[in-house]
Amino acid sequence: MSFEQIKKTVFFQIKEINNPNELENLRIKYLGRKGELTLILRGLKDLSIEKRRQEGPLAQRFKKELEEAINKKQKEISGFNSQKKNQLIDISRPGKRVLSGHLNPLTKIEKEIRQIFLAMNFSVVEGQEIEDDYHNFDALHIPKDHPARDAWDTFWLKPINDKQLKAGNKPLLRTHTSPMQIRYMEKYQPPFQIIVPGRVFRYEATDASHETTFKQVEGLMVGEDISLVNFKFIIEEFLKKLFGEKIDFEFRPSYYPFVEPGVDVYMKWKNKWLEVAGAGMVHPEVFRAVNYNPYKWQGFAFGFGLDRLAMIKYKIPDIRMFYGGDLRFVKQF
Ligand code: FA5
Repeated sequence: MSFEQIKKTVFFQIKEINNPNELENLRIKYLGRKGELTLILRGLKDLSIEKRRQEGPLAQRFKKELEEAINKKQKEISGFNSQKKNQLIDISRPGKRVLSGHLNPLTKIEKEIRQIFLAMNFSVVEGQEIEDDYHNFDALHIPKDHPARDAWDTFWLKPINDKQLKAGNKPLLRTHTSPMQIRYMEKYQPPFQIIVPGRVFRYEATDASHETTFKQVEGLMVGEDISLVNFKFIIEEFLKKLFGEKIDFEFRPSYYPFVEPGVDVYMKWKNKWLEVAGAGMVHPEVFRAVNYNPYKWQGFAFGFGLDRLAMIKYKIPDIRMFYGGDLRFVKQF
C-alpha cells in the first residue's frame, strides 16, 4: 500500500474500532517493526535527495498523527470499559468475604499469659536465644561434670572468639529460659517479680509431647519474705485465670540443681498427667553467683512449657501440629 492509500483508510479504520485487541492489531499493521508505514519510512533513504526532502517531513508528520490517533482511541476504549464496569456493579449483591489471618495458638496463649502476669504486677522481660555455657548451666549451679546436664540435651555452637574458647564458655542455643534469671539478677536488685517468655531448643527426639524447639515462660520472684506459700498462690491464680476455676493440677516433688526444694506442676492432657512446669525455691548458690546475700533474699522460680499449656487449653493431641504449617490447623484459632 502506498503512503496516500494508507492515509485514506487508516483514520476511518480507527474510528470503527472499539476494542483494545483490534486497536493493537492496527498499530502493529502500520507501525510495527514490519508495519506498512514503517516500511515506507525505511524506504525513504532509497529516494533521491529531492524527493526525500519533500516526502520525509510529510511522512514523519503522518506517523505522529497516526500515533496520536491511536493513543486517543486507546483512552476512549479504556474509558468506555471502566464506564461499562461501573454500570455492572450490583450494589444489592452480598459482598465478598474478606479473608483475615489467624494467630498461631502459641502466640495467642502467650499474649494471654503476659496479660495474666502483668495484672499480678509482674514485669515481662525477654532474653537471648543464643546463650553461653555459664548462664545456661554453670551459674545455675549445674557444673560441667554434673549428671543433671543430661536433662538438657544441647545444641552447641562454635565459639565466636578466643576469649570464649579459652574460658570454656561455649555458645549454645538456650535449652531453657532459666539463664534469664541470672542475666536479670546480674543487672537488677530485688525485690522484683518477672516473667520471661521465649523460645528454647533441645537436641532430642520428638513425640506427641516433645519438640526440639518449643516455648517456655520463666518466672522469678525475689524478695525478703518470699516462701513456697507465695509460689503456690501465684501458680494457682495463674492456672485458674488461664483455664478457669475448675482445674485439674497437682504439685509433685522434683529436682533441679538451681532450686531447693524442687517442684513439678502436672496437669491432665488426653486423660493422663503431663508435666507442664518445673519450679522451686531459688537455690542459695544461684544467689551467690549473682552476688545477692542468700540470708537476706529468698525467691521462687518456675518454667512453664507454653506449648503444653496450649495443648491442654485447646485440646491439641500432638505438639508437632504447632510447627507443621498446616493452615487448616491454624484456621481453627
Ligand atoms: C526446665 O527447663 C527448668 N528450667 C524449669 C525450671 C525453672 C525449674 C525454674 C526450676 C526453676 P524442664 O526441662 O522440666 O525444666 O522443662 C520445663 C517445662 O518445659 C516442662 O515441664 C515442659 O512443660 C516443657 N518441656 C520440656 N521439654 C520439652 C519438650 N521437649 N517439648 C515441649 N515441652 C517441653
